[in-house]
Amino acid sequence: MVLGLFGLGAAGILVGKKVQSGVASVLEPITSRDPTGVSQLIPGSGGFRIYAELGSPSRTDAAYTLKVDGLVERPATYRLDDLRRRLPQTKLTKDFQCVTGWRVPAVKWQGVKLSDVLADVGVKPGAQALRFFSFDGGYTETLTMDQARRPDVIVAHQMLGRPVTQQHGGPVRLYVAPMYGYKSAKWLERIEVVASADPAGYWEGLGYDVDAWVGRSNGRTDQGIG
Ligand SMILES: Nc1nc2c(c(=O)[nH]1)N[C@H]1C(S)=C(S)[C@@H](COP(=O)(O)O)O[C@H]1N2
Ligand SMILES: [Mo]
Repeated sequence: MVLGLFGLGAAGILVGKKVQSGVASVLEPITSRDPTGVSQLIPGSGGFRIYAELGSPSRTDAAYTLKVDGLVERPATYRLDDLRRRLPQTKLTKDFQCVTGWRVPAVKWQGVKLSDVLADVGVKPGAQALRFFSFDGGYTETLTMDQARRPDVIVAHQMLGRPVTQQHGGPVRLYVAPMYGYKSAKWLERIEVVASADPAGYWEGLGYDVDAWVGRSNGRTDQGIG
């Protein structure tokens, strides 16, 4: 079976069986998922496989907004220009690693640290987590407040040294450098600051770890996969 053809579901099972039987049993129900459209290797995607579990929506730069609300002092709706210019810019060069094993080394990213976004809106006492929503209409992710404040977690408007393309989740996606790719929600349209991140995100509902640290989650104990 070729990893790339079947994407996260089938590959997750291969990995799970190989690494740890406990994980395999958690991942088992994923076999029943329809594997079509999960992943395709496309030219020009810089070695990435394109995932669009719940559709691949488009939004023009002019129409794009990112709403930040919930337990914040100053709820905000950012336009792309705010994210590109008004808020402080952060550049990172870091790997992107999918839990199924593929990795793209030394990807150039640019955007706004999530911690800078949180400073801009002001986090209210009692806020413990963040929930991320995609304009594909259904993909969600979560981070704890401590994870969100790491310097290597950004709201990215550039990836591979250019504006994030539509297929990669542009104009704006999340990039959570220390965690597997499923945390890096594409087509980001809303961040809700919440007291608790329960229920967790889309893949977590299918058995994947909420804390998706590369090399030490989902049954992995290694660093050198892919
Ligand atoms: N909205 C949305 N975001 C998503 C996904 C998805 O299917 N939909 N897949 C995730 C997974 S499993 C991975 S590995 C990366 C893949 O990013 P890419 O499609 O730019 O390669 O996006 C993540 N973010
Ligand atoms: Mo992934």
